[in-house]
Amino acid sequence: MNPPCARCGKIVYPTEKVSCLDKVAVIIPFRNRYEHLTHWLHYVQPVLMRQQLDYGVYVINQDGDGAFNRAKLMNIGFVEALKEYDYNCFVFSDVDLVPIDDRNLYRCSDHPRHLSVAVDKFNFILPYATIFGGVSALSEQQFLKVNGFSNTFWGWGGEDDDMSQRISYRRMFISRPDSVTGRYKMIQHKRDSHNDPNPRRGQKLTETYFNIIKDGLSTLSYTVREIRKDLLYTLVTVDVQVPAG
Ligand code: UD2
Ligand code: MN
Repeated sequence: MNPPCARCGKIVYPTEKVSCLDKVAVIIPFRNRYEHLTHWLHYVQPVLMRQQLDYGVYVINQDGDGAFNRAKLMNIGFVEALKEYDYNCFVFSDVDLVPIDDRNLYRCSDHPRHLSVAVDKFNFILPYATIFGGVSALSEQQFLKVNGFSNTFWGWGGEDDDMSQRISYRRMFISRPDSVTGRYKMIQHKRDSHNDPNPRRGQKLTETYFNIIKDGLSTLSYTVREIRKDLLYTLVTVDVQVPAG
C-alpha cells in the first residue's frame, strides 16, 4: 500500500494524485493597478504552474472612488471563489508582490501562513513578529474560525494586524517559510489616491477581540457589479458599500 500523503493524510494511489492537492483560490484586492496586475500575471502565474497547483485567480476590483477597503475585498473574494469551485485554501495577495523563490508554496498549512516574509522594500527583513500583510494563506477552516477579515478598515493600514490578532485570539499561530524562501519583490509605487492612512486603525486594533464575531464574514454585505472571465483570471467588480462621510 502507498504511504499516506504528507499533507492531507489520505492514502493516495498514483492514478488519483490530484485528490491530494489543495484547491487554491488566489485572491487579489484591487483597484486601478492594471500595470501591476499585468506584471503579477506575467511573473507569478508561471510560479503557480511550476508548483503544480489546482488553482484559480480572483481579482476583486473595488468599484467607484470611495475609500479603499482591502480586507473587505478579500472577504468578498473568499465568498465569490467558493461559488465557483470547491476551494479549500485561500491565498490573499497584494497585486504588487512577486515571489522570488519557487519553493515558496502557495498552499495552506496547519496554521495560517504568512508568505511574504522578506520583502525588498523592507530590506528583506521581517519588520515585526506579528506582521501578516502582503501575501498570506488560510485554509477554509482557518478562515471560518476567525470569521474572515474585518469589513470595517477603510483606507490604508491596520486590517492585516487585525487579522493577525484574530488568529492569535483563536489560538492559532502564524507559520512562515524561512527568510530565503520567503523573499519577495514589491513593484515600486506611491500611495494610491483614496487610500490614505486610516486614522482610526490604532484604536480599532484595541477592539479586535470583541469584534471578531460581530464584524467579518458573518456580516459581509456587498453587490457584485460585473464578473468578467479572462483566460488567466476572473475579475469581479464589486460595490463595497462605502459609508457616507
Ligand atoms: C502594506 C501591506 C499590505 C497592506 C497595506 C495596508 C506588506 C508587504 N504589504 O502594503 O498587505 O496591509 O500595507 O493596507 O506588508 N490596492 C489597489 N488599489 C488601491 C489601493 C490598494 O489595488 O488604490 C491593493 C493592491 O493589491 C495593493 C494592496 O491593496 O498591493 C495594498 O496597498 P499598498 O500596496 O498601497 O500598501 P503597502 O505597499 O503599504
Ligand atoms: Mn504595496
